[in-house]
Amino acid sequence: MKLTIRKIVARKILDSRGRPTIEVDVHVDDGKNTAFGRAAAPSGASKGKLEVVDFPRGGVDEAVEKAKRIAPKLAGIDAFDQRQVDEALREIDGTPNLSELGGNTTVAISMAVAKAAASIKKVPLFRYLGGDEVCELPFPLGNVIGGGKHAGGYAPDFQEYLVVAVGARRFSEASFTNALVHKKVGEMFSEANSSFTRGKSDEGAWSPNICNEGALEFLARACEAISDEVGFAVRPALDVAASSFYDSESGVYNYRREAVTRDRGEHLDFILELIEKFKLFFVEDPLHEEDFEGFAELTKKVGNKCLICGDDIFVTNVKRIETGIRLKAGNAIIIKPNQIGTLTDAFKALELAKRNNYLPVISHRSGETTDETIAHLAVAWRCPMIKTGVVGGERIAKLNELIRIEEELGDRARMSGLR
Ligand code: 2PG
Ligand code: MG
Repeated sequence: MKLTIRKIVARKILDSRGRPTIEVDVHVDDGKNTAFGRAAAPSGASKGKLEVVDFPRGGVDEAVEKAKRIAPKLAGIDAFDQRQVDEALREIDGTPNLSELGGNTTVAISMAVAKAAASIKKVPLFRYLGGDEVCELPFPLGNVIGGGKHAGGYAPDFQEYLVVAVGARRFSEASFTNALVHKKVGEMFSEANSSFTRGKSDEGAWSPNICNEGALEFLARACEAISDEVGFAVRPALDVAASSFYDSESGVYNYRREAVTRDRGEHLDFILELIEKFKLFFVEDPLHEEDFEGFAELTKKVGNKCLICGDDIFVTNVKRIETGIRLKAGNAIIIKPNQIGTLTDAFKALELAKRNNYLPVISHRSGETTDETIAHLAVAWRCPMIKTGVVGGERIAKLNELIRIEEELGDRARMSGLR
């Protein structure tokens, strides 16, 4: 039976930073029944240079107007065929970087079509996309301390100090463990400094006045304490987001917080030192987004001790990932559907990465909504990790959805392998 897209309703809604973004409702019918799917697009603060363009020139208002007019152009397509829907969206846009409609417009429509199709089949999205046999839950990677472009003032230059409860046996256990680490770090900051305001950054992570390595010391200590408390391994991790403090003109990394610069070699050595000293489980964007060789060098040096993950360098883009594979740059990859504009393109990036032994991590953006689609994608696409924060309504929207999915899977639910 064919599924026809009858109408697309689009609106401007708030994201977690209070900025406008797009939400769409896609209405479908299969000749007998009708249904609709709703999805909203997130947005980044530290974007990769080569991500698709998020909104057309006229911003969200123009995106909303354009989205409303797309339904008739998709009417001939079977909406159960996600690939065809996504190819049509690309064709309607007509530009390589989706600048006409905006990648956030296409990704919202793409996700809402899948949700509408799942709804008419009366199955959850993860089952619609992943089939009946999917039963693996991802490990949540949670942001505990925020710096870089997600914070301000005297916060660290590194963007995210993360935690992953690698020894947890259940998703809910892992999520609550991350929350314990978050709480612990907050208490430790308050004890260490009476002027700590308990201020938070864009993703609900603490945003203290502290240097880069100092923050890692707090996080590592909290991980150890909580690990003792829960009885399994809890490891620290980092998103350096190195492009955001790399000066391409002088070729150095500007550590504003410590008022020092490090050239490429010094920076690489510093990251390596931190990986070893703090037994980091995962480091994202340790080098700036054009330094494939630097990624390769670091990956080789750490072996399988630490996941070296590319976000801004790969931008969920098959061509960039192919370059990375050829050069052996990294061994993990961030998958953000709105970096590439459709579910089909994000899936292709993920599959290519997996086939080449890169561990895929599906991820939120710093500017989020309560849209929970990525929770379902993590299970459907068998992503061993999901990066989606620890606290805050827009973050727990995904975590709590995964807790519900875990419940629904019942005895079949298991945590995915991390290596
Ligand atoms: C990142 C993300 C999400 P942003 O760099 O990984 O944490 O940040 O959405 O600002 O790009
Ligand atoms: Mg990142």
